[in-house]
Amino acid sequence: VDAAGQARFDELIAADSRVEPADWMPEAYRRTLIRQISQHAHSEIIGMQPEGNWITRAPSLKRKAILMAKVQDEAGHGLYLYAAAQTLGITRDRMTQQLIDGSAKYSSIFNYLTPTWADMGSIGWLVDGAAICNQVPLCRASYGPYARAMIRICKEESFHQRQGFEILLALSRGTAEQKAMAQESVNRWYAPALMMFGPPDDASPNSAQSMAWNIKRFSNDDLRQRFVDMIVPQAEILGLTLPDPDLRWDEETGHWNYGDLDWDEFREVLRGNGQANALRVATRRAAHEEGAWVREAAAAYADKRKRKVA
Ligand code: FAQ
Repeated sequence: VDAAGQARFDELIAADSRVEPADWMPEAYRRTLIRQISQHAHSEIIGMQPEGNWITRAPSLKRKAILMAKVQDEAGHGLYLYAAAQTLGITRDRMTQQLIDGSAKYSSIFNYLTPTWADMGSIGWLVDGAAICNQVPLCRASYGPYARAMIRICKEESFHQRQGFEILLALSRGTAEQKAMAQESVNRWYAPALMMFGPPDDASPNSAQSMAWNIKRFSNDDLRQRFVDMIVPQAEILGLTLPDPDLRWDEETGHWNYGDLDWDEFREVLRGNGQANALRVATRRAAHEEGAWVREAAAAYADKRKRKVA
């Protein structure tokens, strides 16, 4: 252990300052950041698939243009996050390898299928909505490159959430069939979106240390509650109901109480047994393999230029 480095690191954390790539940091801090940032990057990249599924079938040119822009934003988010993780000493190749060999985690939510157009609305409203609740506090995470990446990502996520809300609003105000499609979709996405915040606090092994290091600012359950409080009034504006018979306003706490979630389902999805785990990883692996010629051509070109300069 570098005693002076540790003392300096402790001071930075105590002062709520930022740790930068060249600063000394404890190995466990580095590891936990690589874990969280790489999982986050993988989530953005895998998260392109459920919506990519609808690009060719969007109901109008305008919807198609918006959806394409959103999915491209997600690719951009993945790239900033991979770049932030690389500053901690892991290579992009290694992270990609972990993703395509199925050993890396990414958000549980992207292992659900998107059978209807309304799912594009639910993903924007609920999935991006949950992502914003979780990520706004990460703009103040103690690791500088991660915190800075989060600022831009959150701005784009806000637009994503609005467009999802607007898709659902249009469907809800449309024909009876369209409204039913919106409701059926929200019924499927509500609970999985609440699970995005991670296991309950008493079953979250990483929270205490990550909060002590100022990586996480709020616990999983606190953020989940903030999200429920946000979406209840929004559902009312949409004219849709949230599929939870236990949702109740609690005068005393000033929060919406919600029912228990099916944590067995969450654990099964994390274990690889969700609707789409195998499909997501196989699609990503195929894209990587089909892109091999692009990487080889780029490397050959860079090599040729280097030789010309020399
Ligand atoms: N899915 O001890 P904790 C998006 C794992 S948003 C899968 O509580 P931690 C935008 C966790 O990794 C989605 N695994 O862990 C978008 C740990 O396993 P490990 C991505 C989960 O890290 C929208 C174990 O359970 N956002 O992509 C999940 O303190 C639309 C124990 O859990 C982020 O990644 C889960 N839901 O807290 C894109 C945000 N929850 O690693 C496209 C950054 C937990 O020890 C379309 N990450 N696990 O093997 C975080 O804030 C945190 O990592 C948490 C988990 C809160 C997710």
